[in-house]
Amino acid sequence: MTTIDHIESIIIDVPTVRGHVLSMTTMMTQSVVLVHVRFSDGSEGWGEGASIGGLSYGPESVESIKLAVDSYIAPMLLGKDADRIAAASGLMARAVKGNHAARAAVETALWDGLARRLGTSVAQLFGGRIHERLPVAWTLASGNSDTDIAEAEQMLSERRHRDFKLKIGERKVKDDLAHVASIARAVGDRGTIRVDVNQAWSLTEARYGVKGLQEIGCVLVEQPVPRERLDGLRALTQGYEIAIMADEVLQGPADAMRVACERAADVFAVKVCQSGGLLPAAEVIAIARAAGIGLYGGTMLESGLGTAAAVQLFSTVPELAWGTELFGPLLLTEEILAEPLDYRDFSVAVPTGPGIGTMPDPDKVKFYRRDRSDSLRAVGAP
Ligand code: MUC
Ligand code: MG
Repeated sequence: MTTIDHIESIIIDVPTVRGHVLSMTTMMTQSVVLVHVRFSDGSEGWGEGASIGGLSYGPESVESIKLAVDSYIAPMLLGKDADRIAAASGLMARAVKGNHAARAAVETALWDGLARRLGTSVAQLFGGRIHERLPVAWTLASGNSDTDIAEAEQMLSERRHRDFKLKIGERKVKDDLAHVASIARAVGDRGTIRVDVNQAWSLTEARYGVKGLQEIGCVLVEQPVPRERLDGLRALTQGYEIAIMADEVLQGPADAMRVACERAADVFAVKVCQSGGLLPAAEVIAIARAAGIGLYGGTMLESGLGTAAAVQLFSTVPELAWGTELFGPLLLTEEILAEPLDYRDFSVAVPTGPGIGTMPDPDKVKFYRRDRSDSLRAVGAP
């Protein structure tokens, strides 16, 4: 039997290419937790847990992810059968409530390790890839309409992205509508415009906002109202033609079932970290498919590692009607992978190597790790 021998968690902080302005915070750095697992036969696996803007997006931060992994998950899993991931996942779910990103980071590392031992990809373990490449949207969130338009032009001319998600909800609704309208006008029919409100609107604001967005030609509104207001999400889904997407409300399969039963969303943003791992994310996907809800490959702005894991899973989904937003590594000033993911032609390639198909670059991890030595701090690292 191959056993789980050692679990290490590493917080890394990587600057973003520009300020990323969301309704609840402005990010200048993305922090994530890399999890490295060593197994008794000498094999290894990597996973990643991430959140956004400290504790402003959701209930987990990188500090809480690391604490949950080091103090609760690792001691429980050491010595357990490395090949029995469903069992390990069940143990985690029983002993650690919530903490989905922490559980996802460890679970992903177990899938990566198992696939490597079998000489195959993680996608193969989830049924095999259907797609060779996945479409990738980009988030315009500089906080300024002109800067966003220039950025969209650059993405279009480089053929990097043509679907744009605008982060709104920080300004007054009417100012946001003017902002979205100016970008939609500039992009025209060369791309699509979607918005993410990150729960910032009351139902009254959302009615006004969603109606305005629909008139502007925006095609989708993500999580306009707080996650607790399922009734509001449902009212918007049923009251307007524009697609309403569930994000923060989806903390795993049970929420997915609730939203599906209530017909409270047209689309699910499926996130590996938010779901609690690749297996529960696959269950969220199954519920959406059974309920006729559209699918979108969401991101927690993971670095290349977590992004590669998500790419593996989403490559096995027959139809991603709304594509993906797996652009996390492109928001960072530096790719932490030894071999960067291949982004071009408005899409990302599904890595075909063993496991999640890629590995972190040890020197980059050393450089960006929060607990790195002072000598590296002295050379100007953030
Ligand atoms: C979210 O709320 O969807 C995804 C893209 C982005 O810019 O932020 C994330 C989080
Ligand atoms: Mg969102």
